[in-house]
Amino acid sequence: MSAKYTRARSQSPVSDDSLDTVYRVAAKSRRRAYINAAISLTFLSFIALVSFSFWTSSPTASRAAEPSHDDSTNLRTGNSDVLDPSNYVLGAPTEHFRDNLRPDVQYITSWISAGWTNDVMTYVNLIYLGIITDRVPVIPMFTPSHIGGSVPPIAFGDVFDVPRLRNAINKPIIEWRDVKDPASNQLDNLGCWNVWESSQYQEAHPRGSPVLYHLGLDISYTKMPAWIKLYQDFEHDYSTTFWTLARFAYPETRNANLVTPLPSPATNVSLPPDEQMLCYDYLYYVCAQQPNEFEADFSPAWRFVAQYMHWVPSLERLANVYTNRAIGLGDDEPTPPYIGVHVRHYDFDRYCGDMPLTDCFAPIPVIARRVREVKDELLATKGLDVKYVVMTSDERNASWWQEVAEQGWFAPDHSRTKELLGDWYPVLIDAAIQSGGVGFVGTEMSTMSLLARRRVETWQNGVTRTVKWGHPGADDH
Ligand SMILES: Nc1nc2c(ncn2[C@@H]2O[C@H](COP(=O)(O)OP(=O)(O)OP(=O)(O)O)[C@@H](O)[C@H]2O)c(=O)[nH]1
Ligand SMILES: *[C@@H]1O[C@H](CO)[C@@H](O)[C@H](O)[C@H]1NC(C)=O
Ligand SMILES: *[C@@H]1O[C@H](CO)[C@@H](O)[C@H](O)[C@H]1NC(C)=O
Repeated sequence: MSAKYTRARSQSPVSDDSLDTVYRVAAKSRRRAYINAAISLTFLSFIALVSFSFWTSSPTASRAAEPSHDDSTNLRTGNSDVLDPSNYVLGAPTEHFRDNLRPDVQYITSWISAGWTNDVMTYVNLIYLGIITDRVPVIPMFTPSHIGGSVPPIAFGDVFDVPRLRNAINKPIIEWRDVKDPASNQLDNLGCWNVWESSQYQEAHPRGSPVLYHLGLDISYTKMPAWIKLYQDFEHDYSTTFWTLARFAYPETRNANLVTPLPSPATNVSLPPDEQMLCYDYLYYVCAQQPNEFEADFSPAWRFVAQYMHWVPSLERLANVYTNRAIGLGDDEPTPPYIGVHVRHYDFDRYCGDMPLTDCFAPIPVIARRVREVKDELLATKGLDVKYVVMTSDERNASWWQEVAEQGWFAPDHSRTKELLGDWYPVLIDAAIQSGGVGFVGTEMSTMSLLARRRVETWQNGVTRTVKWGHPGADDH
């Protein structure tokens, strides 16, 4: 069943030109030559990788539906054939996704529908569920929420270094753009599991996602049984667990739970959950053992997946350039050690009720106290005297930013970022800056702060603090 329809094209990765424009603003020509060479190399190797990936349409390595013991041994030794994405599709991306699936490969996919960091965590959960079910994760794109609904999506692999992730975890991971042509106007039917309707009691339907529109998918959902919830019948928590959902990847649990599917919205087709392209509507609220598990040291989603999701090199480079410029250094000078700060404001006023925001959000002196603690601990434990503090925030109040400047803190200048690089780049660059310091101070309740904290702890062996807020004195300690 198929239908014609049109959709927006994805935002392309940072182009040679746009990067060059950013770099040029303060660059000397010697520096420029170096950067151009570096960027061209990155870009060329990207092209080379893509071309190589689809070089052959008859790949030899196979991944059986039921992997044998030998398969997992191969995976552990890091056999590059096993990781090569071209071994998990038939060839170049096709108009209909099914035309590109290998009959001997089992896949898993899911969708997003929240703020960008929440969406990152949702894809992390998808990859982890792929690991424990021995299926190849097929990752869709990121779609905008807080940054404006009309902004085109950006591919997962234009933000995160997928080849590096594959190598680090020794598992194949592919993107939807590897499978279905992003320019295709074909609509595909697919049967998926409806987690959302069984995990919460406010909405009597599967979780919607803008991804379905961009991928051209018309889904028929099968509602999961009520017992998938971590806390049975408890309306105030939406958690399900990885292993509960993993059971449905296998025939015994799947076949015992095939209730009547909901017809697909566009073409009114009813399908049971697909066995080859296993799919779930929404995996944000999935944990191993407790809600908000990403906060916990044992979080398997962090330990087995998210810690290996590094930024693409071009984004790391941008974060350094923006930090250097904020501090007053040349683009290609080494970025000195700094303490990153993330202050999450703006729509977090929703947690403040009638309280004035100046009482609800932590004031600058309270943040400065945490910054001082990080500074002191870095000096005491590493002998590092860190001179620079770099603030990132979604705050729009100019006098608040003035107060930040009065502390002697620096901030990336995003006045031309959207114009030069696209609407995604203020948040992407800020997230990369937050993860690049030897210290970090974040905002409680913000997942963007949470992931930055874990990255600084794991990647930089850094020192971190989280600021509490919500009423005057909330961060007293
Ligand atoms: N450029 C920029 N954008 C930010 C910053 N902080 C928040 N935002 C925007 O606000 C969004 C917040 O949503 P998430 O990324 O999911 O993180 P969160 O703080 O948990 O927020 P909620 O999802 O709304 O609970 C980000 O993705 C950005 O779009 C910041 O420091 N810099
Ligand atoms: C959808 O299909 C069912 C079964 O074929 C049919 O009974 C129903 O009328 C259809 N609904 C719509 C809105 O087309
Ligand atoms: C802007 O920030 C300043 C300094 O933090 C604060 O005093 C003022 O109330 C804020 N204005 C608004 C409209 O939130």
